[in-house]
Amino acid sequence: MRILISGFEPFGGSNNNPSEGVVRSVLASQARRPLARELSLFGTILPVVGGTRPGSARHTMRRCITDAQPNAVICFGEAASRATICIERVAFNERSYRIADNGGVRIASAPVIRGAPSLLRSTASHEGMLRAMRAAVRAHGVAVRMSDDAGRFLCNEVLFDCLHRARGAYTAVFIHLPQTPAQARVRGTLGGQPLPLAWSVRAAIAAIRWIAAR
Ligand code: PCA
Repeated sequence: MRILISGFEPFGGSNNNPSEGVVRSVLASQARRPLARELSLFGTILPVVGGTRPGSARHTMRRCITDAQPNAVICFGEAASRATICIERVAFNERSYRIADNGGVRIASAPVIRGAPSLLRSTASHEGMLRAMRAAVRAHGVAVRMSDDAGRFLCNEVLFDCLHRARGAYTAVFIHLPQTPAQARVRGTLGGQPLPLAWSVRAAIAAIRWIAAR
């Protein structure tokens, strides 16, 4: 099984992003000892830049998918205002940025892909993945839930693009992570509940193992 995982660079005035930390930790862990049998794991950190030009998140992701030829893509991103880890099941064909991206561009309203359906559903086996992730972090009081709203910023944009281009070649899912306590100390809780990176890493490994066993 070939799995590609992605995280994002920091954005929105923070100097780190839990999704980047998760991807780096998971790759280090896989290098020490494979997380699952016959697993080839690939990872990338995406720029928080919209559109499809070189240097954008979508352009980077498309290149990684071409290079890695994955059976599954698991994208991770930060959702600072969330109190739980969320499995995103749908992506909208809409870009409506609440803040400027790291290229300084703020899109008021535009489709991700002109002429594509207004909504695409993730094709991963969410229920089983949710159970596996919950089991991995339950003892620490960490909650994991489903979500049908990945926002209208880069996380949604990347998931939509992955789903639209998959054509059965791979499954794709997005996992949103709360910010870390260190981030919250600097910018406040933003209505969410911070989560130490270690628990996000555990949940991520459970998700990868679940998908690797399919
Ligand atoms: N979160 C943003 C984009 C990058 C990230 O980590 C989002 O939820 O769209």
